[in-house]
Amino acid sequence: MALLPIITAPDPRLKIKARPVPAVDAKVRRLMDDMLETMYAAIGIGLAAPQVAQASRVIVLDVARDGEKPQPLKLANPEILWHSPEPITCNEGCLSLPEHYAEVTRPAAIRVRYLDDQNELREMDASGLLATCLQHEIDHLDGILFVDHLSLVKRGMILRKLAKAKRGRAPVPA
Ligand code: GNR
Ligand code: NI
Repeated sequence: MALLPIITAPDPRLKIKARPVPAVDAKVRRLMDDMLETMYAAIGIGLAAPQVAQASRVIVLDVARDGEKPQPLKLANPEILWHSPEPITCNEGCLSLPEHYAEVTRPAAIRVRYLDDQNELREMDASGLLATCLQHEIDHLDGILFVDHLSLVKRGMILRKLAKAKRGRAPVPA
């Protein structure tokens, strides 16, 4: 297992559409495990491959609360099959937009089809925080960040601050 560097905005690698994996093989499983380790180390509840510079449709999540049994999830090629008409609003954060949070409204429940870490095609129903986090991660695979759901003014404010924070800082080795 290995810790991977997490890309922060603004960065063009966070804006591209990731490619489906042809199959979940040993290499993809290794990526999933490295991503989970990276996510736990960063105290996140989800991570998408583009955040670690891999343009593949792979996400990992664990929305278990502190002190609960860990519930790691590993998904490749996730597709939202259905979303509920009812919305839910969550105060979202993102490891690629450090120290910024905003209320985002999304469908409250979804059904997702995906390949698991054994390359089996599965479906999952999710609601609450898990539904929010799955949608946040699947957005990353399409180059969408939570700030893209905000008004132009709020998005501009956050991205400007992040760009400013990056300037003058030593570049992170690729
Ligand atoms: O750690 C994270 N917390 C979070 C909180 C509310 C809604 C979504 C998230 S995902 C985020 C980790 C991350 O950036 N995943 O892409
Ligand atoms: Ni994120």
